[in-house]
Amino acid sequence: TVTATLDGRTVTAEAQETILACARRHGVPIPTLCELNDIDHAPATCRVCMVEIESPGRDSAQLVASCNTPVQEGMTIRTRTRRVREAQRLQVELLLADHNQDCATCVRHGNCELQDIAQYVGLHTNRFFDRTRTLGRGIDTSSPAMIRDMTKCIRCQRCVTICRNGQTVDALVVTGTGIDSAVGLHHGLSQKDSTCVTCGQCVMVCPTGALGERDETDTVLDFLFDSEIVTVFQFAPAVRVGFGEEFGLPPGTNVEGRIIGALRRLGADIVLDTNFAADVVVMEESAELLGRLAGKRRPTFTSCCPAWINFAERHYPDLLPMLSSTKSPQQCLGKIAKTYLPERMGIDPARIRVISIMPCTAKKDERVRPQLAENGVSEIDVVLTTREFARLLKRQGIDLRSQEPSVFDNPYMSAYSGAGAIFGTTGGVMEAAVRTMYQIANGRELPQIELSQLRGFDGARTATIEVGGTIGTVKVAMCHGLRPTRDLCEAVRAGTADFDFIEIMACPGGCVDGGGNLRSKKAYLPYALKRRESLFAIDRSTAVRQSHNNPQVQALYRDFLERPYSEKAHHLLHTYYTD
Ligand code: HC0
Ligand code: SF4
Repeated sequence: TVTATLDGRTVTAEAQETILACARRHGVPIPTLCELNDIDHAPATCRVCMVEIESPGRDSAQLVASCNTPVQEGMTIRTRTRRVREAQRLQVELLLADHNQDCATCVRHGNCELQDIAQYVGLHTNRFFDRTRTLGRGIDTSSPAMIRDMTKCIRCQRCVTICRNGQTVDALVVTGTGIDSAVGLHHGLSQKDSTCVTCGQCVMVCPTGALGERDETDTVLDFLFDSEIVTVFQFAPAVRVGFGEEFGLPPGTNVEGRIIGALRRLGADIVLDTNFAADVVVMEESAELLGRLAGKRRPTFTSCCPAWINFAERHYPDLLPMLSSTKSPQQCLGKIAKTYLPERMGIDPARIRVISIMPCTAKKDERVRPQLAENGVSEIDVVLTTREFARLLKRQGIDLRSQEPSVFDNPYMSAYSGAGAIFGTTGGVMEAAVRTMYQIANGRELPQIELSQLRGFDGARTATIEVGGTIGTVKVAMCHGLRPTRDLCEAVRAGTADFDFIEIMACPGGCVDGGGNLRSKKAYLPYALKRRESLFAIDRSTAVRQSHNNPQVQALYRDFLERPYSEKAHHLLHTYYTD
């Protein structure tokens, strides 16, 4: 360790500890913009974290970037002198010189790290702004999921780092030089044509409005205020435990009832639960898996995560035959809501529009897959990320904190089991499927419902499960985040992986930390575990904890689909993938 003086205080620092890290440990704030400790990113490009130091043996004080300068023995560090404050302010002013200044219309308005920093350094005028400087950098609107507005890029390169090191997709690259530099896709491709899988992790770390989802709140308002249209809303398993934070509620608060209440206040005609469809997916996927195991086809990959599907299609097309053909819960719900539901409720299916609320950007991409439309009718009509849903409520003057909770009342498609509820966290799909496979194999319920051996949080986990009965032993793996996923795909490709069933979630944490959730400034995914605990608590509190015991799922099969993997179920609820 070394000893130094920090704002007049004697402190100790670890060897090679940066001034920034040491200051943080001692509760001394230093503004930063490009740095993001959670993803091990400190490129020192923004130069906002300036401090003044005096080192033994040097006469004059120097200004240095604190994020990449180690503390040295005997160093004097000052973080708040006038010289420091002026240097920081000038840096931010220079960053704003070629930054699109339409803040009032920005997707990040009121929630922008650059705005926060401008306030922190006390910047009240902007002498150097020149709109023409941003024009050449362009806006990429090619992706159905996200918009890349390089007129707002501050070149922090967090997106490049998360895409390359975190997700191993490596779609992004720094383009241009000097004032023209920005971030683009490799080979000058558009987002849509690139190797990007729309996982949205780059959006989660972007400090400004340069990266964001495609905002579709207006489409939803059009639907809501069209009396000819019957609006059917669904929200994903993870949304209910991540959405409250948008309105300042503690992380992980279960706001299911308040979301239902808010949707009714918006004017939703029918409120359904994606959890119901997750139960249906368990029925289909279990039947499919058992058939594949009987035919000695292994492994089978889950197919409910659309960024994982994109990843498989674009990066491992040879593995596509191993993907389950079962559509995702989002898509199954849409399909059932446009076939079974109108039949039951006596509604003209042509009047129905299904609106999904998802913690995910890739679900927007999934919605427009050509193979998920029949005779020109999409299963899902619009997908809102959790962030957009918050925006929609705010646009309509609804505050979730004061919203009275309500309950699901649709008798056909809103009941769910605990198994459906845990889909939103890594390992949840696997656990849900095992509960049902056990019952199929043995004709009785799994004695211990919670499978703790599946509940770890490492990026890749494996387990051997004694399902017994007609199935015997099942070897499973679960990955979350695309780095461990890539490693597993390589092993499967090389023939060295020995698994029957593999669950993949492209976002670290699974959907509870999906790329459509609120962006937590200065931290990467800080709430996953709290949200996950709430999902497990929901599971414990449900009357029915296995998908096959969900009475509405039983009715769906009895009255409409006949049985899991029937011809009708296959036609409606299964799909294919293309490279
Ligand atoms: Fe998920 Fe899903 S669990 S992908 O993470 O399977 O987005 O929450 O809605 O479809 O159910 C997201 C979450 C879903 C789907 C479900 C699956
Ligand atoms: Fe990379 Fe995901 Fe962002 Fe696409 S969405 S650029 S894959 S981090």
